Amino acid sequence: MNIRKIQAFEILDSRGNPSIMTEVILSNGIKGTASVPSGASTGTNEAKELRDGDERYNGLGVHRAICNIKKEIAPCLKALNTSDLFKVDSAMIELDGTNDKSRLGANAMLSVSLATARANAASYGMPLFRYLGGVSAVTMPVPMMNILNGGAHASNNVDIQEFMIAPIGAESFSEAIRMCSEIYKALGKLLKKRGISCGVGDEGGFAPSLQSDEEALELICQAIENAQYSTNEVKIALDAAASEWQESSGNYTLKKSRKTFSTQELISYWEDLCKKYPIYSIEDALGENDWNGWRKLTSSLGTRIQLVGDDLFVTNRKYLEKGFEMNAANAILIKYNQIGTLSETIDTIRTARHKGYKTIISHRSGETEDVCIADLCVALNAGQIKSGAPCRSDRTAKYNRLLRIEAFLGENSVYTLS
Ligand code: 2PG
Ligand code: MG
Repeated sequence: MNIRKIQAFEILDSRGNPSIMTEVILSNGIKGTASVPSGASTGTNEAKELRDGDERYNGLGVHRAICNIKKEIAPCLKALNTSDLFKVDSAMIELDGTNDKSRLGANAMLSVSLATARANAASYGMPLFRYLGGVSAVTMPVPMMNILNGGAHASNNVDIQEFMIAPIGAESFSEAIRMCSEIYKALGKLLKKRGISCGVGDEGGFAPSLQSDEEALELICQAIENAQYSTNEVKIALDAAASEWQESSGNYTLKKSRKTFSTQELISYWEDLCKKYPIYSIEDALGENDWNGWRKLTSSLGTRIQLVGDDLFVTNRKYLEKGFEMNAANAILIKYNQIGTLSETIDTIRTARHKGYKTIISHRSGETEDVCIADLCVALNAGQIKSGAPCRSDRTAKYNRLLRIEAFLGENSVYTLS
């Protein structure tokens, strides 16, 4: 099969900013469609989205990226056999010619990469997860649901960006979803009872203003209990997004509470929180350039706590390999628009798993209704997924897709924090 035509459209993401939806039509007439997400707390080393920078949409339009798809990418890919996705992606990477995909735009390239994979899967009459992962794709992920939003994702006074719950003790993915939804509702009730706002942030979690970030942890523990669950079966995961706090001096200033920490003080803060609360995972506990800090943090907490590199690794094999060398982190967050093609994403996931690093497939704070991450997660037996709260269709679409995959797999599905 090769590509007959590629169409691309400017659509809106969940924040009302422009994004790209691409449709790849193969020579057999089969189509694949995909749209791409966009982050707010982005890592410096991420592949670059191409935005128009003109007066439309405050400069965020994607007409130039779409033009690149039509005028450059489509003609370049026309002669290629699409069944080899690595070749399709390599051809785009070569055509782009930059290290960060800034010429054609990572948004343009990723949308073509995903839509091609979808078209291939449809040609074989297979669901995407089966096409990408074969018969060994059976692991349903543990959801890390972001039920309380702070940092750059909410206009409240909470500094930690994400407070997530992970039902590691659930029997199945569908049970995990139910538990998360019940706890989310219990949290809403608790906030209401205390007269605190129940408005939500970018990822659908509540975005209350609180006395301190620690109060958020207390409220979540209380909500777990109120929903009749124990903190043995439901753990807490945090995303500090600490690159947002890092200053040129190397210190960290939490933007909202205006507290300043040295690297060592911030490590002690995490150690302390992990002693007091049922935290099993912390993402971006330190900034993206603080490699020595990450090494110290990992030697202190790495045997007990999942330490996830997001801005640190940006889904890029090069930075992940630096992590292996330096013993920095023990898990990687996977966001395909950080690297810009599906094949490079798959390569990074495989590299991480080979070295025993845990993998968490993630949405972005600006999402669309696209659900490719759900399929990717099962395809690669990644083990965990972050897709926000059980609230807002851009977030629940991924969980709903996973519920259907679980039903499709039936007795063959596996649910465990491996
Ligand atoms: C993160 C993500 C997703 P953003 O930091 O992990 O939750 O946020 O897409 O804004 O980078
Ligand atoms: Mg993050």
